[in-house]
Amino acid sequence: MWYNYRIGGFGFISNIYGFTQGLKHNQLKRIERLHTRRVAPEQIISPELARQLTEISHETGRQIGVLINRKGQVEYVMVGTAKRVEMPDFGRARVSLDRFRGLRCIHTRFLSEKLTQDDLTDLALLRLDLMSVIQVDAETGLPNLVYSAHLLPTTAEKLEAESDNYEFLEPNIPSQLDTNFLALINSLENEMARNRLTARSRQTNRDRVILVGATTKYLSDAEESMAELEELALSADVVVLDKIIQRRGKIDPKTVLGSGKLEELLIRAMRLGADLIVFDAELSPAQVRSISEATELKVIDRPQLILDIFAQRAQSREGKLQVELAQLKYLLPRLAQGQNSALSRLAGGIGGRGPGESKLETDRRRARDKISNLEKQVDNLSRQRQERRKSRINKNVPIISLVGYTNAGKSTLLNTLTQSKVYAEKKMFATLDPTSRRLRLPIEQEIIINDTVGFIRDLPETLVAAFRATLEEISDSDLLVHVVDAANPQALQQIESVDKILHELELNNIPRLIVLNKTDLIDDVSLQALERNILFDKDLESVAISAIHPKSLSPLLDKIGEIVKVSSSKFQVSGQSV
Ligand SMILES: Nc1nc2c(ncn2[C@@H]2O[C@H](COP(=O)(O)OP(=O)(O)OP(=O)(O)O)[C@@H](O)[C@H]2O)c(=O)[nH]1
Ligand SMILES: [Mg+2]
Repeated sequence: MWYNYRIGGFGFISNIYGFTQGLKHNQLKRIERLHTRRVAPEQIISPELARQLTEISHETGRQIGVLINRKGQVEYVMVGTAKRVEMPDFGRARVSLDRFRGLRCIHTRFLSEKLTQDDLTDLALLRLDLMSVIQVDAETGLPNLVYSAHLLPTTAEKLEAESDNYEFLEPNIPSQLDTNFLALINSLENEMARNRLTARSRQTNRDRVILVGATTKYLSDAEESMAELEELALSADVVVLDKIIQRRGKIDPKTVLGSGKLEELLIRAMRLGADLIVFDAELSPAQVRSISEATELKVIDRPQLILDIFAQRAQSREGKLQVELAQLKYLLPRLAQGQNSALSRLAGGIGGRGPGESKLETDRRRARDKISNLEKQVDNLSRQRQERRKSRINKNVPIISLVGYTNAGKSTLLNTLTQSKVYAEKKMFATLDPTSRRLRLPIEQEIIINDTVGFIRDLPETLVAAFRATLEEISDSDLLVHVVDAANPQALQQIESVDKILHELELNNIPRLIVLNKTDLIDDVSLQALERNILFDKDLESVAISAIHPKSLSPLLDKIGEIVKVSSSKFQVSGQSV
């Protein structure tokens, strides 16, 4: 029923969009001629054009609309029904993040309805300059009041205080509309550009992201998960503009969020000038595609965010190989979809730190070749690693590995214990490459102490697989010191996640010692409660420390000494350095 009416003759051909069926030839001609009208660029609409629109509407009983460009020319003419006028499809024509579309919509409406939700949605989704509605006087067919609205650019800081996405202009009759449209739209675009610039100039070219979560369970769980996602995002060095959580009965299989929420997300993204959406979930390739098509934004999920952080941190050759391997494995099923546009958005990752556009253009077969090639290299390095390990084991020095959730304080503990300067920071996955240090215990026993990559809940499988070689290092340990951030409200869940990964890596048979770190940040009551919980859940004793205070570490050293001594039948205490 909806089709484009094409009219020829008079030396020009152009389109009328919408519901033209049943209109008389003469009416069509008059509608068609609206294309030749011009208004002054400063005017929202001229009284003449307003009158022509309302008169034809009155006569045909249909809403008539025009899209006017910044020069004041009519670019599109639409015919609707009595109730609604549809906007033309702009296809995938993208608009720069600092601009509106350069077209304002003015359409007629019967009765005394003002701007409807549909109007505002069109305004936002199509990124129009302005949406105006002219009321048709039911008696005379002359224009009545004109109602207009535009989007309001905003910043992350101001978002909380402002409740509205739109600004409404004072309604007026066409001859009395005194808004200087050109000045208005210029100032809005300048504001948008300024917002982006100020947020960007603090740190050059950081991605501006909105974090999104959807849950069918408790909101509080989703919020905690979101807090972790935010930490991950900050560790990935992006600017977090906003967080959106939707709780619904069922996750939409196609777009995760419901359509209303998706629309809200799109409007938010536009107003804030976001470049990237990060989902607190693992998305299927099809979901990534649907969401990025609906929002016209780059979309990544939690595993990809983690992969991105790893890619940023990888320093050693082995680390880099492992991350690249993990990224390719993650992308392979997505390559299978053969969706190049979605893929390049997906694969770009943060700041385009994916495996690179050119690699993505390689088809699946080449990706597989690359994967098996990388696997070989990683295996080689792993063999060399094993050789080195053997020579160390031969020296009969006990090995202790620090394991634990990311950011628990493993590297800090290693540094304090061995007066080293391993990179430790309030960022997740600060450590990627394992480090070993020697340490002499008070009981005159020398040990080797390993710092390892941190764990996280739902660690992407491809990463676990890729880092298997590095993590195998842990398997020679005589003791795993499980470092826990006792000040994190999620401490118990984090212990659980770490245990789960240790289990998956078949490292659960090695003796473990739980160390509650960062006790300087919590009170005694909370600490005791945590200790009791661990004793109850895990049947394990724990040692409380604060890795930044060397003095708090002696109970830990004593405990390690005891454990090492008990199993010392295994070692011949050599006393010589490794
Ligand atoms: N207040 C306090 N902060 C600590 C303590 N131990 C570590 N931190 C801080 O916690 C943050 C993370 O420490 P790291 O040592 O990098 O943690 P990690 O376990 O090595 O983390 P990843 O390498 O990312 O897995 C840093 O900002 C440390 O300064 C502590 O006992 N008390
Ligand atoms: Mg570390």
